[in-house]
Amino acid sequence: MKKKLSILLVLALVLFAHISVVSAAQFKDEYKLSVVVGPGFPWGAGAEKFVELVEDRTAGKVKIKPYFGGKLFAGKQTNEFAMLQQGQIDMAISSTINWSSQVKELNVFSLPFMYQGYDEIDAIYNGKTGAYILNLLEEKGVKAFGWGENGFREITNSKRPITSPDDLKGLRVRVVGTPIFFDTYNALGARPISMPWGSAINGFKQGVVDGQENPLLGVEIPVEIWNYHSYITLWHYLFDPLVIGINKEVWDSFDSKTQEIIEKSAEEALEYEQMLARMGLDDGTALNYLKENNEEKLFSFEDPIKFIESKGMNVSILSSEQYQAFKDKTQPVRDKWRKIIGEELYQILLEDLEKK
Ligand code: X2X
Repeated sequence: MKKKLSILLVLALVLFAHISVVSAAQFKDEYKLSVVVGPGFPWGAGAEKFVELVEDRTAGKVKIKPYFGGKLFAGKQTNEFAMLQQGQIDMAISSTINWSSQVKELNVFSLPFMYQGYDEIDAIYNGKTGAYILNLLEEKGVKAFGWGENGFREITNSKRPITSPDDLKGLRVRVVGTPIFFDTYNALGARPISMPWGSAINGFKQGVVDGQENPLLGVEIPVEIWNYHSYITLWHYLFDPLVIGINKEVWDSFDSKTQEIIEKSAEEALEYEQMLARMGLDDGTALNYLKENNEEKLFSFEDPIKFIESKGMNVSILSSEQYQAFKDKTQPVRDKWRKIIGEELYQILLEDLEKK
């Protein structure tokens, strides 16, 4: 009897120890969230919103720490996805451009002169293309949620207005070190220069490059690009979406209730971020959303284009003939990259675009 009791006691102790280990191991002390930019950008504000929502809704059990300014990948933004896959980074809110060296299908958004308006972008997000991309990321070991955005990327420079490919001749343009950007700028006769975001502002300051390309609300207004460049062309030459990605092992370590909370929080944070990145650039939806939700803290624009003009920028908007000249010059780039992203995805994309 005594022996039985002590065996039971030992069993109970083992079980108890096991349960406490499991529950202690269920959450890490801190989940590392990688962010390329800082909190003063829509992208960074989206990161903060995600952190806040998850912490609130899990009563502080899931603590996410944002590492702004690319701290986790020591300046090399094209390494972020590999680190996320391997678990050196738990989570990231990132631009698909930074991951496209590893996931070639993500170049679908960087096909030059392919998309012109938010109706097309929304058709992609809500259509088969968006689902295809999110599934693919999961297959590669990163559970992903869409869609926030950095925005349409627009070129700025310190030399002259750009309204034709000739204006780009010989211009040194800073780009993220991703191959499709080299192909595009080479096709346009410019000189693309790869520079990580962490050293880009210094590069603009010192005139190491003549120009750069980034979204207006996503990056150019937050960094006050007019301090370096006086000319901007709103050519919408490619699109830059943001996703929240979570290392698959980390994701699988959460119970289903926590997963539900994280998914909902990611989607809400990305929606908020998307509205910040479109404020004053869409049909008014974004500004209304932010006003209704009392979320105009970061900045508030009725008209961001008027705003940059008031800062002394010379703004070029292309006529359809001018746009077509850029589109024609970059036809070989689209032909080449259509093959790289794969015909299956390309056809899905065309179907989505037809539905806009
Ligand atoms: O490096 C850039 O240009 C940025 C901040 O837009 C990205 O991370 C893609």
